[in-house]
Amino acid sequence: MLAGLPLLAWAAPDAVEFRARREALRRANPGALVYVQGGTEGERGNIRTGFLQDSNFYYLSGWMEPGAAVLVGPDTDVLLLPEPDPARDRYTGAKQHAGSPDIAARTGFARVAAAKELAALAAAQPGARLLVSPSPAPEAFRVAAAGRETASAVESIHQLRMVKSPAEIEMVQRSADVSMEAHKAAWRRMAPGVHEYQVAATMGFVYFDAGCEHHAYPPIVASGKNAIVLHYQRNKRRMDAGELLLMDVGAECGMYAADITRTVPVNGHFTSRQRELYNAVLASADAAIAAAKPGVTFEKLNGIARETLKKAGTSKSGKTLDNYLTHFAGHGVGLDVHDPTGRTAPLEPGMIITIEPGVYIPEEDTGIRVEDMILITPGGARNMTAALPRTAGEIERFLAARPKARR
Ligand SMILES: [Mn+2]
Repeated sequence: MLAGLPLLAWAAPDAVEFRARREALRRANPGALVYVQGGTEGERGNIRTGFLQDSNFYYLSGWMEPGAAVLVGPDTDVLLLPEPDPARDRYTGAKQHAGSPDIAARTGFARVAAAKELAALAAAQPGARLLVSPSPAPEAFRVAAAGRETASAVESIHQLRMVKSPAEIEMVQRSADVSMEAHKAAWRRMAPGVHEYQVAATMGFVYFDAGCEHHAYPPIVASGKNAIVLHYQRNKRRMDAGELLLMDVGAECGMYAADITRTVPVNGHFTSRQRELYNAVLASADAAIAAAKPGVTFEKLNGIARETLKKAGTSKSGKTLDNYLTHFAGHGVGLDVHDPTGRTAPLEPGMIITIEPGVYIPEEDTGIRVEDMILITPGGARNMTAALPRTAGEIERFLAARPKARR
């Protein structure tokens, strides 16, 4: 099923890159002392989801264990690790601490300190502006800062995260590649009489089997009129011939998300009305992708997507199709499936965005969305998910060529 996809063979960012990111944060905030706290094991939801690392903390540290923080200041670059906790370790395994052998080499930090040293480290820089993430400041930092004023570091870290490094682009492409295989597996599984959850299960199997850790978001497998609900997640319905199936599904692999949507006919053939609407949405996506390049704003691309839909047709009640695009036509994607992006700032090379126009027409019981992941390059843009069939003809040919699968 996954022939050609090497397992876990991706080039993750290394310690040198994480250090360079902290250096960039330092340069962006001269004279500031920045505290960025990672996720903790005690957080609500962990019992259901397992531990999830904080994206801003991971971006700056590469550290995957709970309860840690980084402190980045004028002459400070410290990883703070929690005290050993044998009781907790019985449940979730041994963790590194400041006294672990070779801790500097293991973490890539020249200096690793115990979390309890935070107050002393902050006090050593009495003149520094204090910035924190998450914001408002976590309890540990409020205590350590002893009443000093603190502001948010989140915007500043998000600015850095918007432009992806070559290693990050490779990570996102890997997540996209695995997710495209998941979509193809879904198309093989899909048939009249199959339930939405069966298609969702098929997709998850592909990326968990490939070593990916999470759904990037709950799979949206929406047949018929369920596709009108933008974030439909029940996935309980039985699909039938003559309906469309909208799949907005992506994996998170090595911390990086994919976000891909295709809408395909359950019985293998678009009706002429479905094809008309599908072509309108695809034309909208293509126009926005064709206009994507450095210097253009996301708002402009959204406008192009809407304008194209407006000219592409009407609903049966006579309204132009742009009236049925009820969300912004894209967002950034990276460590988070909705990664930081500006809508009014010019796009830059290295940014990765989705372009995802759709139409959701209640009076026709029809929802259609097409979503691709677009890398902004120095000369324009590259569709990272172009390898997954997009046109109505390509989709029908793929479906016609399916081997007879277990239903
Ligand atoms: Mn999306």
